Amino acid sequence: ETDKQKWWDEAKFGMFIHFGVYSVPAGRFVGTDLDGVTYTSNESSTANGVGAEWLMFTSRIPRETYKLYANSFTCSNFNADEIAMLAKSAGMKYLVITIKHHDGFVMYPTKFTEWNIANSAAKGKDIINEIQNACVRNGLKFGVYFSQNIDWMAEGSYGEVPEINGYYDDHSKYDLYTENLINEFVNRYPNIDLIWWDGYHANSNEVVANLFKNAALSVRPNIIFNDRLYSKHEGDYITPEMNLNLPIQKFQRFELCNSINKKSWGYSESVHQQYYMSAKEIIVNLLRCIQYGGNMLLNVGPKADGSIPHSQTAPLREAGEIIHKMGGV
Ligand code: FUL
Repeated sequence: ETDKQKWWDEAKFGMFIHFGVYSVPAGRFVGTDLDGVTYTSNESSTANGVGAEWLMFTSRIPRETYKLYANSFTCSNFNADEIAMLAKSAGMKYLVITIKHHDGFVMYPTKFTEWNIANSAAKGKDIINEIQNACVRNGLKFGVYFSQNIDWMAEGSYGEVPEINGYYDDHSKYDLYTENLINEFVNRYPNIDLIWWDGYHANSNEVVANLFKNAALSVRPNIIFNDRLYSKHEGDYITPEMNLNLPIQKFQRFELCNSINKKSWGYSESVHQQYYMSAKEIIVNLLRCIQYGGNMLLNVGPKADGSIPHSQTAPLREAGEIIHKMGGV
């Protein structure tokens, strides 16, 4: 056991936040897709098992069309302290927010792509900084989710959508871009304790994986990583998704990630929206994780204005009250 992971070993419960431009369409595409098919109502797409954050892919939205959503990404009601306090009052010890999901949108003002928050309706805001500081103020560890391999907007990424992404044999430009981003955000946000890689199945190149890993470690040696850097699943802990796979997980460090909206990580007003966890489900899942020695990272998906709807906060607050009465976890 490494010392740097002590906080994580003891944490048990954390908050996951999926927030980005996909929060604007909220799982519903109205418009003309890559095949020239025009949708005039909501239900074009997301019924196929993935969450609303996959809309660009599932609805085959052309890049230029998708980019327009950024004009409505306001973050105007994003309240970092409220979110951190919500996490803390539920007994959570850490928080992980999307800094770049598969749609490639960078959630802080980066100098390496135009496709970032500075060119959205949230121009001038640095919500990653706000949430980082709110975590520090509330004694929460702070992590960022980063889709290092799948990027539907960047040329030469490892996402397998040639029509959207172009097809590239040579990924070197993308690798450099990604390395630059990692180096940039670990320097810009000095309190990052954890990087939650994603898109491991889209790349199995160990050399590139080490490049990305070292870009972070050379600046912050104490950052810990999940196992989704590349196909070998090397990392500081494994990441079962939505359900535990027992008894295998008994023997490994794990963090179950699941979402209060059981069908979607990103905010959804589409087919996903009737499936919310109850307080009881949250507690039962959490106790299972604790029983088998792992953590649970429970996701909320804020709306495009940054507010978290009642359907998600209510079960979390109720679970939090129970946890509080139990004396914490
Ligand atoms: C998956 C992603 O594809 C989902 O959108 C989500 O981010 C989940 C936590 O990981 O691999």
